[in-house]
Amino acid sequence: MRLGARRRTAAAVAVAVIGGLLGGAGTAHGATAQPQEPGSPAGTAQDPKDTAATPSVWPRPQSLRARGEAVRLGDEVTLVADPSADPYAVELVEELLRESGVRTLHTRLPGRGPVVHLGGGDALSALRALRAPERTDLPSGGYRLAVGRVADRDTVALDGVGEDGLFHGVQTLRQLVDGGTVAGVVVRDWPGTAVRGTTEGFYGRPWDREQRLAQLDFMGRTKQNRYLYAPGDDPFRQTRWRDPYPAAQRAELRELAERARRNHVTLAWAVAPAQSMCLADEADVKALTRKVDAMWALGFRAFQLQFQDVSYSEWHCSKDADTFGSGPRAAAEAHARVAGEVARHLAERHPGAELSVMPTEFYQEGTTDYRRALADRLDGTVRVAWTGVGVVPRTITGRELAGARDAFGHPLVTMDNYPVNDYAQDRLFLGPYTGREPAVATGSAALLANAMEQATASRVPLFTAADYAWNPKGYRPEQSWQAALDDLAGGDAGAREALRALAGNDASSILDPDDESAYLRPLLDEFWRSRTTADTGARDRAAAALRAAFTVMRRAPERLAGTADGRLVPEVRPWLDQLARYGKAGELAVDMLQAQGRGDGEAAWRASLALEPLRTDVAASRATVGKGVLTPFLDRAVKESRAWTGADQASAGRPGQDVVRLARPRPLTAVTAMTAPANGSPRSAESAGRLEVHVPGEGWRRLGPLSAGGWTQADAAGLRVDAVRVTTGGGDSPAVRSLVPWFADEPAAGLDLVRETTSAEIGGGPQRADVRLTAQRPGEVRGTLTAKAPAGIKVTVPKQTTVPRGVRTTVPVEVTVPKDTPAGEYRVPLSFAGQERTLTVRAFPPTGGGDLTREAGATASSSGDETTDFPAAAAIDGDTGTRWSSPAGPSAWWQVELARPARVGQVTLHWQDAYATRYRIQVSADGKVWRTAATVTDGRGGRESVRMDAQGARFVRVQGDERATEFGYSLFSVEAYAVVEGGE
Ligand SMILES: [Ca+2]
Repeated sequence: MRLGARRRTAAAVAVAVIGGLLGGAGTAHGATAQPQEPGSPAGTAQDPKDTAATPSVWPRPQSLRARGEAVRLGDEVTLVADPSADPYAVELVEELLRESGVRTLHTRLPGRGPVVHLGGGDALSALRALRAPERTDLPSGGYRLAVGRVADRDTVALDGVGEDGLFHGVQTLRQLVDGGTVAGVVVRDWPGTAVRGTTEGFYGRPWDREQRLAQLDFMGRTKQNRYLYAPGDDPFRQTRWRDPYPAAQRAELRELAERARRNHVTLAWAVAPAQSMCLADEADVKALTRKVDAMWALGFRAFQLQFQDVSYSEWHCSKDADTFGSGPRAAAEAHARVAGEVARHLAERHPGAELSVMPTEFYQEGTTDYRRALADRLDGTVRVAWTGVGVVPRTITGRELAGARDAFGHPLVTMDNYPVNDYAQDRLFLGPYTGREPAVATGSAALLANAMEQATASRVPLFTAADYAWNPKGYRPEQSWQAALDDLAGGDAGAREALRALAGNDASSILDPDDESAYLRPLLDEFWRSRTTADTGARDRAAAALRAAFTVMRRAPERLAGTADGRLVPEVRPWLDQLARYGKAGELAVDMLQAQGRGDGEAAWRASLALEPLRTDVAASRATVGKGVLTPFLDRAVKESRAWTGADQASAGRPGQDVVRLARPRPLTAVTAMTAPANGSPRSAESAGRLEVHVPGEGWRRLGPLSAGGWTQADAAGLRVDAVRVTTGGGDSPAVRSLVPWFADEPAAGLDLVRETTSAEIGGGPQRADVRLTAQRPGEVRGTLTAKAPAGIKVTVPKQTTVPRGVRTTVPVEVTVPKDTPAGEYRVPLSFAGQERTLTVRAFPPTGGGDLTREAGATASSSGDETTDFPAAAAIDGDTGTRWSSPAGPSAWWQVELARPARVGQVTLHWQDAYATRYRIQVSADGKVWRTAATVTDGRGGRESVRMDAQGARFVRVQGDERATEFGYSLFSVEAYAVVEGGE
């Protein structure tokens, strides 16, 4: 039963995950409109750019200004708490003061030292004196805090609204104290979402007592006020919902409630009874309200009825079938009726208790029979839970929220399925909370983030979700994420660095699939880039920086040992171990390539041998880390290493092959042999064996001894041979990994063009058209790249080119078309070391003037728009955020009718992710007869400029031929520019 339920849920999540991906692709990533929230209190959001000048406070306050003087606390402080002040808040301040070095605490005026006012009339007067903004309509949970001098005395004043305001203010005060000094600031702050918090709702091992208590403390620190208890594997809220929790568990839940009170967190309990309940049966409803009463007695103050796993064709008693019938409307009626009974019971027995329903159709879009029936019949006080459109949606928009609110007709509890990972158990989701428009928070009655089984690790994403929920408009995911790492690292710099590596390599998710290893990628890119240049200093610096990052990964397990009182490491062990393996492997990969760079084949081979078992272990782990980044890096390193050693050559021997026979005698420059040391230890020189070549008509000739370390390269001095081999020297037969003959009758380097054609403006600046060279010798190759430019084309190449061994080197070629050159196509042969390739240069007349599509009267249209949100006109609206999008399919087109006919010389496209790999620019005088002005066969998305010379073009069309993705085409903008007449 339990397994069955889990399987069903996992399947539902899998289906919807796909739905989430599809849904996400239709929305611009990260594009979050920021509509003015209705009825928001007056006040300006803290400018994120200001944070350097003022202390960092998280969640980010709505308004925090540096003002007045900081207050030094000293030995004695007078703490004046209003009698009505929240005792937990007062206790926290006392603790904070003691930790800041205060030895004597006076509790009555005048006392001595600086004075701290907590609530009451004294705090209000002090706030006024410190010119704090008025309280006006600050909502419940809000607070004001000011620091400075009042009547010549150092003063800290804090006043809160509602039961939680003062406590929230103290959480801010805690972050303003540094080294015994309170920063001089004025804060006016309030929660942007009334109810915000965390769901423990995953399938898997429920959190234990310690994890839950620590989580509640964390929630208090991050100003979250709701904890929904809904473990997927707790039978007492599912199949055994009728039964009371066993005594030991009751004691734990009571303890939980006490800790929740201290942290101003409301405990909520979710029950999913429908799999074993007769919904129309009074006795069963009574059993349910009895259980609710029992949970109330334990300290739970909010409740959720969950119907997400319900079938519309199955009841659990015949009475339900008789009473409700069947189908979605019948299910909705049954759910509404049970919810109504529980709501009435709560209103009578526990006024103020909150009830929500998780409906069966919790993630779909729009109105359905079920949703309509539920909306009609559900008690007006009951809230309805949803997860956004899709179970794990990439984005949630204000429009989607409004749609769900309309469909359900009740206030919404947004139950966001991030960072929960029970549907992808090889992953940790440690990236920031992203892709939710501010209106989702402000428009929800409650916003709850569903945590992972890894409670402590969950704090990284949950910290950011709490920040978003508190101040949705001020939310900056990256800054919040950095602060989350600081919070979890607890001030330990080594732990912080390790945590950044762990979270940075586990940051991608459905919310942000491209976010993996973001901190590492610039280092990787620079490492690879620097290898293709002649600048060895830059190469060494890039290698050192990347290696240091790998060292942090390798050492992460030891550095995180004490994090969160030692709770983090046991939770994330498989991922941490995998991170450490990648770190060690990464160090070796860098060492290997660096050794090759300085010509030390032996050291490189040692690193290569050490890398092998690590790559095997990495592949065998069930933990996914650095997805799409770390394994590809190692693969590329090995590939490049093999290019350097020659092991990737077609003529090289495979592992285990100790003779390589050639099809015909050929001259050799050298032979490289790679062997594994016996039993992991280098063999002695005598037993290591020899490297030999077979000379036709003469027999085997010795080239030299094999090196003990396993790396041997012997000069063959142009000798013509028909075989090479490794022989034993009397000891164990050496395990041959690769045997590489290097030929003297091949070109010294391979030559490729990066792109075969290049467009250049007549009379314009130089265009880059790079070539790639690959050495085909066991050493660097020097030579001259030559270009035979035809008349009218100017080509500049470097005087001398050095191609390092094993590295594909990019050589810049600059093409310039002087002013008097006629338009047309020109061929430029390029050659290096006997190899030749032809570059085609297309010379186009210069363009200029304004963008023709932006002239008044220009109108856009298309073969079809994906939805009304992505109209054709969005590509010429001058707004970089809007775009046109076609329905899925390869042959869609977009066009603009210009205000007047023009000689179009250039069309610039700005593609969204859904771009075309092949497309044509067509033009027409009348919108009926079209001709192709340019054809693109290697589209790469992003910003693409296409040159042409199209006379009399009134219409310009982008005709798609082949898509880069499974979706349609999408363009942020299309610009068109006219040929400058007389300019060529
Ligand atoms: Ca646009």
